Amino acid sequence: MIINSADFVKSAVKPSQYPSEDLPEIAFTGRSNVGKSSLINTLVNRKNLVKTSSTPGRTQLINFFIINKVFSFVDLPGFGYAKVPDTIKNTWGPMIETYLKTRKTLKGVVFIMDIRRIPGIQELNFIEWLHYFNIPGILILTKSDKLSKIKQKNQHLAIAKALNVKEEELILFSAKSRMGKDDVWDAIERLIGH
Ligand SMILES: Nc1nc2c(ncn2[C@@H]2O[C@H](COP(=O)(O)OP(=O)(O)OP(=O)(O)O)[C@@H](O)[C@H]2O)c(=O)[nH]1
Ligand SMILES: [Mg+2]
Repeated sequence: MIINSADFVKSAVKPSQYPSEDLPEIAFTGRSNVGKSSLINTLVNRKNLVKTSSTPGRTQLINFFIINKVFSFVDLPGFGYAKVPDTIKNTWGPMIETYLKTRKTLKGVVFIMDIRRIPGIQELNFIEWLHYFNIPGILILTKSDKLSKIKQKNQHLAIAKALNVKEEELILFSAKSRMGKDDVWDAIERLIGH
């Protein structure tokens, strides 16, 4: 994918604040601090289109971006960070759920997991939930650069087993080395029909 433009559109917490539904859209989600913003920046070749943080759980809004003026990317807030106050934790579920259920132009969700961590019940629930609502998912194992090739392979197998998916359904990625970038784009292009 050749990126000619990548522009921030707006932040929102509720549907009345979302931009109009006229472009195919891909949303990105995963645990706080997993590397969602870094993945988006890597895909669009920008250092800082999406703010990355060393303070986990900072991005608490739904952020909309337009890429090449023809499709849109949505950075959803991360879930499951222990230090986030309960008031924010309790708004995460409904805010994301409302977005995923109501957004007519949503073509798929890129679900980002840390390759070093075996996913648990929250991840399983989220994937099951995407199936239930018929939303295609692209499953990513990020921060692959933090493991040796052998450990990457072991984690790849173990995570596929934990999620009950085929190994080929998991894309190994790194924002640092850009490993897997083309595979992620291929998967996104299939969903947006480009
Ligand atoms: N080594 C390595 N570090 C990464 C990678 N991706 C992200 N990071 C680092 O992980 C931290 C969090 O990255 P973000 O992209 O801000 O994560 P996020 O999921 O958007 O975080 P929140 O929006 O706060 O939930 C930053 O310090 C990044 O530099 C990666 O592939 N490899
Ligand atoms: Mg972020």
